[in-house]
This record gives sequence, C-alpha cells and structure tokens, in this order.
Amino acid sequence: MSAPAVVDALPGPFAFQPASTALLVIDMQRDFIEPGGFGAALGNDVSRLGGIVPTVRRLLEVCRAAGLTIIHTREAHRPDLADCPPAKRNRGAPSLRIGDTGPMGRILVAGEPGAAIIDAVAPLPGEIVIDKPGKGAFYATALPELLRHRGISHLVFAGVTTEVCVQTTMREANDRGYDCLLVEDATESYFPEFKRATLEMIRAQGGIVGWTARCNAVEAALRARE
Ligand code: C5J
Repeated sequence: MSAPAVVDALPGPFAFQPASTALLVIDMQRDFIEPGGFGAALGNDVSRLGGIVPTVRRLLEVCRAAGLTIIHTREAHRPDLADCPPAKRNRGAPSLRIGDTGPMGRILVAGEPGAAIIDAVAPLPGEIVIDKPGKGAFYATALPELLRHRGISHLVFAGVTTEVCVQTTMREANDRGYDCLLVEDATESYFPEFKRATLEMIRAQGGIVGWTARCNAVEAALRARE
C-alpha cells in the first residue's frame, strides 16, 4: 500500500488513503446559497455562504485529481412530499414552507431549480449525487451501501450549513466508524458563532467527532504524495 496523505489537522494529524476516502460535499444548493430559497425564507442572510464557493471548488479539484470518491448531497424532497414529515414542514414561521412555490420553484423539492447544486461546484458526469430528506445524509438514503461497496473508511466534509446538515452527517458517520475531517474554510453557517462552536466541539476531547483542517493543508498533504 502506498504512503497515506497526512493532513496537518486538529487535534492532530489526519492520515488517509485517497482510494478509501470520499469527499462529501453537503447541500451546496441554490435553496441555501441564493436569495429566494429555503435559507432566505427562514429569515437568514444567505450572502455569507457564497464566500466558501471558491474554496469548495478548489477542494473538489484537488480531491478529484487525487482519486477520492466524490459524493454530493442535496436536501430535497419528493414532489408529493411523502418523505417530508409534517413536523419538518410546519416548523417555525418561514415566509415559504417546503413545497411552496418561490422564485426558484418549489422550496426544497427535487428537480426544482432551487434544489440544484450551484453551477460553480456542480457534480461532474459520473459523480454520485444523493437526495436526502433529512439533515443527516445517512438517514433514508443509499449512502451507507455506497460507502460500503467502495470500501470507504475515511470521509472529508465540505458544504453547508456547518452546524446543521454538515455536523449531523459527520456525527452519523462517526458513530458508524468512519474517520472524518471537516475542511474549515470549505464550510459555512448563517451564524458565525455556530460555525466556530461546531469546529471546536468536533475536535474537542481528542477529536470526539473528528478532525478539522484548512483546505491548503489537505492540498499540501495530497501534493506531498505525488
Ligand atoms: C438546513 C442544511 N440548514 N443543509 N439544511 O436546513 O444545513
């Protein structure tokens, strides 16, 4: 077996073999990043999220070149909303609820313009795209089987939002035995304090949920193997 990539991470080095590692890019969708979507309907300033797009794009390029499995997720429901619990749809007081029609089509519904991944980080042909009805990507999806069939043991995380779908999926993965790295500058939240707290709680107590590192550190680790 060739030498692993070793990332300068916190709370310590994160070592992985590209062939048994997947990059999970969580929910880089118009509904969260652009005005008029789900994030905005919940009252959030969505402009913060656009700042990570160049870094997510760079991370994708680096991981593609190194041969990692690339997986994109979308939070998206069936058009009949059969997979959207009423508790989720009725929560809070958004200006538009899941399934309502907004400027980018029906909110968080698969196939609608708003549910699409933004062009700058769009999946390439052949990359895996998973629609998930929950916050966590392991719930009610084929992700567990996909990872098992490919012999994946390590996961690198990017996407939005840090403390909701990214953290939920990372915790699901951690409990299933995956070693997980969250790329600090390739994830964002509507709430900077929630992002900061999430990064800290993930890597606290010796990495109780996993590791964190900047994109440059992942890139340097992969280049060192070349
Ligand atoms: C949210 C997500 N924030 N992708 N979804 O509702 O984090």
